[in-house]
Amino acid sequence: MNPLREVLCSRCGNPAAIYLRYARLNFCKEHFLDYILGRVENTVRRYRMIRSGSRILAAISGGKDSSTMLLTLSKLTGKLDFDLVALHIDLGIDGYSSEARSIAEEVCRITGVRYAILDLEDLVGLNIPELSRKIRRPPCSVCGAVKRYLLNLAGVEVGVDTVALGHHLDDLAVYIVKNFLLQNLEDIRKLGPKTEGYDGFLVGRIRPLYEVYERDTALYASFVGIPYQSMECPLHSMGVEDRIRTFLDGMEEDSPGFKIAFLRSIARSIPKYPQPQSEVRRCSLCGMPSQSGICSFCRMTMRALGKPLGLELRGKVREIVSKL
Ligand code: Q46
Ligand code: ZN
Ligand code: ZN
Repeated sequence: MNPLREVLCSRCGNPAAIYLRYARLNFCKEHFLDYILGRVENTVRRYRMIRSGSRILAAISGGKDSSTMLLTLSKLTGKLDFDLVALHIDLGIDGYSSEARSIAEEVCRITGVRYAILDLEDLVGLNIPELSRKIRRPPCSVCGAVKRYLLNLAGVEVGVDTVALGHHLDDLAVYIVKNFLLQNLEDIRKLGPKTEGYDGFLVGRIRPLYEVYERDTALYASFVGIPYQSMECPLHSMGVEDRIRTFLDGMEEDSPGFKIAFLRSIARSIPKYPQPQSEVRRCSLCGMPSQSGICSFCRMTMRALGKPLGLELRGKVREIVSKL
């Protein structure tokens, strides 16, 4: 091929802006946006993520992934017949959370999606670093537990069928491999494209970006021109995940599309992975899901503040999300 020949969009023949190795396609900006929207729609349909007439609560962090998820889902509401609302959780992380919050709000305004904000310091009186210090647990483990709890609580109080998470395929592949290496096979079930809700106190979860690469979420957001937070959370620490990511990136480099094939085969084999031994139980203090008698949020707040806050929070969260 003549190296000076211009590379053209595989759909319209105009100059291409991007080459997708995994799809072996060149796209101009417009057709790249169409292609990614189509991938999200196909993913939602393939895994039957959204029921016609249902209501979805999208978790929005201010980062490129959840912003791309919100943008694409907001374009599909009419076609797939669902209602979309959004939630942002302000974690109170210095030099990070205030920017994340204002970007999340702006993206919701741009897309016209109704949203609510849960501010951890307002709700609990502590931010993530303070909570982590008080209970002597690593920030990311506290943060993950708090986000899961608040998102589920908000979903229950809004009365949605499902919450939508902005996890893309690169992150999901890493978490799946990590859980496999540690033989946490039950946890692999939770990383599929969709998990079911339970009995009105555990909301189902969907991952519309299950088959979308991280690089594509960043390109999508910047081609559309929406803002997203590029700064990494200052509490992020290098861990085994980064090593697994490097390994998987090498596999993808050698065989483009490897990660998509991997996640599709995981989605097919999920029913073969072991189910949790016990039923999902309700926390005896707040009524939210719990592995044991008391949920991790009630235990954390009891340790940090001397009293469990789950039940008290339900009323506050109900009031905040009632506008959705
Ligand atoms: S926000 Fe929270 Fe992440 Fe920051 S404290 Fe860790 S988990 S790194 S996605
Ligand atoms: Zn084109
Ligand atoms: Zn509880």
